[in-house]
Amino acid sequence: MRKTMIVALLLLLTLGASAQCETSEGGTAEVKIYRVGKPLLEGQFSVSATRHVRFAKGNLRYQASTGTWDFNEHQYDVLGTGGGNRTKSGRETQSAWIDLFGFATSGWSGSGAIAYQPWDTIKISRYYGPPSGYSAVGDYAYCDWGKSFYAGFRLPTYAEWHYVIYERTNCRNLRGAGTLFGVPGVFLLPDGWNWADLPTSLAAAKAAYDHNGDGVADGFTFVPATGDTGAQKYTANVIVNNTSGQNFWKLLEDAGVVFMPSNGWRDGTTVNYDGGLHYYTSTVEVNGMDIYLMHFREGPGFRDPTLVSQRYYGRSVRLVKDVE
Ligand SMILES: [Ca+2]
Repeated sequence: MRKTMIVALLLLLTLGASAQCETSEGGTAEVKIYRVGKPLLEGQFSVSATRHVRFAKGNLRYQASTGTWDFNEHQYDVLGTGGGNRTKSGRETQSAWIDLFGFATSGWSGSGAIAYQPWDTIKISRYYGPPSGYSAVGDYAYCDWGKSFYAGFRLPTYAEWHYVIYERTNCRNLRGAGTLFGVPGVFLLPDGWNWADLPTSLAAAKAAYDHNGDGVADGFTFVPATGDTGAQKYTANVIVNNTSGQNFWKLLEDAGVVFMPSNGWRDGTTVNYDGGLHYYTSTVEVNGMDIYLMHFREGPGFRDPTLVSQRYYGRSVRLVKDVE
């Protein structure tokens, strides 16, 4: 049954069609895929000594009126307090997109969770995810949005986030807070990145970057967040939205740079923005009702991704895919 479902999903991905999909555990999930351009970014990131992943091109988003899952068009796209994130009633039918999700709200009812729809906002942690504290893996793997809707995509585990931030070769020089086109967040540079050895076109765009738009090139110097607990501001690495910035960012992205935009976090139907990223990190629960997060906050900097927090909070979701 599960194999049949996966084949069906692959067909849907190919055709861009939609269907009601029955799962082997008896749950149902409305499957619609809407995708613009390539779903994956170019950069490869080590998540263990032997495994590499690539990131989805943007944060996950959902439109209830059409039952459509999608990735944001750009890495820097966030809905935050806009879109439908704060809608109090009618969330299950609204056409406004949402991009802050409670834990394991992939729309798969097979886990037996009470709150499993992407529009759920009830502030009771035990209603989210597999009951009895089971992890959202194995028999409950379809709680993972990637597993449910995007063939081959999945959430990173907390150990994988830890590897990217704290363990991969040269990791402390491959991460840094910044602001991209006015959106604060964190830049993650792919494995092996070397500012001193860039492709010719990228090196030229970097040199030509005109930070203040006065027509005179200023260049760009990346300031990594080298300290594990030290403060770094979103003003550390700024790429502005002018012609030189757009050209520079396009080539950075083409070369594999990942940007994780800060999108606040949702508590019920209130969206709080406190400078944190609050990303989901893991499909594994610990400490009862708490979940792992990938976390960066301006000032304190990176926090251990094993940080745990409430399941019911709505957070950004960024999926990855294994490099074959
Ligand atoms: Ca200038």
